[in-house]
Amino acid sequence: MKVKKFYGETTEEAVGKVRQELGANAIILHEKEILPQGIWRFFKRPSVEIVAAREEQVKNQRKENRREEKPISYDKTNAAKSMASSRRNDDEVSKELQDMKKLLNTLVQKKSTEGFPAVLQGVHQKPVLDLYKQLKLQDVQENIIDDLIEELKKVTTEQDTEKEANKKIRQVLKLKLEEKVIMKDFKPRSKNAVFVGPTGVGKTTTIAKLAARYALEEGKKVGMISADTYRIAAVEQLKTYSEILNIPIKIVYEPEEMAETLKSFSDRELILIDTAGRSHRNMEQINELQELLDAIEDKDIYLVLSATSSTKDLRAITKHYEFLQDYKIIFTKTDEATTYGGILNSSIENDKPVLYLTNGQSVPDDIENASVEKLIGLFTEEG
Ligand SMILES: Nc1nc2c(ncn2[C@@H]2O[C@H](COP(=O)(O)OP(=O)(O)O)[C@@H](O)[C@H]2O)c(=O)[nH]1
Ligand SMILES: [Mg+2]
Repeated sequence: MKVKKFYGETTEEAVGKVRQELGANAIILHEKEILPQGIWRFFKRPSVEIVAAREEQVKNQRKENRREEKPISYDKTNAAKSMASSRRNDDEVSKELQDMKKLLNTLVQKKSTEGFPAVLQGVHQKPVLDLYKQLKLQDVQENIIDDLIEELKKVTTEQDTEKEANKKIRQVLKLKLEEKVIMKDFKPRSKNAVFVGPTGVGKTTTIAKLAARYALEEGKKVGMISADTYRIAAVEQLKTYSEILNIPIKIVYEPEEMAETLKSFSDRELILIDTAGRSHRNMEQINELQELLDAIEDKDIYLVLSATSSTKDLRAITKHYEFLQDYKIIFTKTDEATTYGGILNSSIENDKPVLYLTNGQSVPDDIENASVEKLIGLFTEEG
């Protein structure tokens, strides 16, 4: 039996095509609405698919079937033959339908990547397209997205199921993040940890969180130094935490006092040093910071950045901190950010790892180690 599929925007249109090709005797076997798939589904109207066959063929088929239904046959071989042939016909039909389905899928895939950026040409997997869209929405830089998509084009195939494709996406993301953003098994080089960054990003709050974590959870001997003497309030803020957490604090007014203060903390296993929130636009302040840093021989530097800053602002900030030979990044306020692209952009562009993420004002709870899972979570969050 020859069966054919017809499509139209409306049932009338599809039926029109059936009549035109199969004549007035055509019989409609099946009709269904096709909802557009993928990226274009919001722009396209649903269409109609009709499976039709020619009337007399169907009649013949019916006659044959009726004959088969007869319980006893004087000609068993004939009946068997006819059953076998009908079964073979069914197989043929289903194979034909399968072929059509495949062809249709290919066409739909092709259609949905047309007019897209060059990097999406040759992407066969919908999950890869979805990832592209998601990263774009998250304001991840184009070159970072392109690298990722190119990599994914290499490892995914047209035959992958959605589940397989998603698994490969996770693997590639994990590898990239571990290579460029996340530092597994970070071990501080020194017991002196200096926190630098723009005003108001959350340096002091983050120091309090970390102090609490190391002192209370890990039982470490922690000390805090405030070198943020621009504002009385800033020193007071850290002093308050010092009292609540029962962690000693010292104030450093001039870089010259730093060495002496560090010496007085020689029994401490971890010293967290708070600096004034310098404006990255003010070179004089940046020079003062350099002086202060020079006074601390041995140190790990943490650049504190807010996830709420735009990529453009983050770039301006990191540019001004370029003079730091080496640093690790802490991203604050992930709870207030609406996009997270800046985290990847800053880290990858400056080739510096992200160590911690903070997600609220609560000391000591709202801080966590940056991890692949956490970042993927941020980037794939709904909404
Ligand atoms: N929502 C939110 N607010 C934060 C976070 N970290 C710090 N803050 C708030 O940001 C403001 C400035 O923090 P502060 O530690 O004084 O910033 P600093 O000037 O860099 O020392 C304060 O109101 C903090 O409570 C965070 O992760 N999420
Ligand atoms: Mg502060």
